[in-house]
Amino acid sequence: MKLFYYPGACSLADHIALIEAGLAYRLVGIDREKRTEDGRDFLALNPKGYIPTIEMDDGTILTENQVILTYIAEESGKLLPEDRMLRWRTFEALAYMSS
Ligand SMILES: N[C@@H](CCC(=O)N[C@@H](CS)C(=O)NCC(=O)O)C(=O)O
Repeated sequence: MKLFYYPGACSLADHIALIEAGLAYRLVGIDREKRTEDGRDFLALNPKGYIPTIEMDDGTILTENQVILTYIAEESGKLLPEDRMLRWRTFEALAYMSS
């Protein structure tokens, strides 16, 4: 998967999660004109123009930090507690920190 990012921005959380999860990924930077470092129009990938954005190997795009972090956790089978209530507490903390 590709993680579209700006250095030091909120996409850093997803980068850390990818490392902790042990998933394969590639970082793709975005410039201020919304061009990706691999030469694409970022707004065609995510019309909202926000990072973080991920692109899966089949081209599927996913946006919104809380969703991407949850996706990384689910895909890896790591990072989320087994206990159902503790999972909800994790989402609660994520929502608190993100808003
Ligand atoms: N609703 C989005 C907001 C993400 C967001 O605000 N990203 C900022 C960087 S931290 C961004 O891409 N801003 C647009 C820009 O700087 O051009 C989310 O939660 O993922």
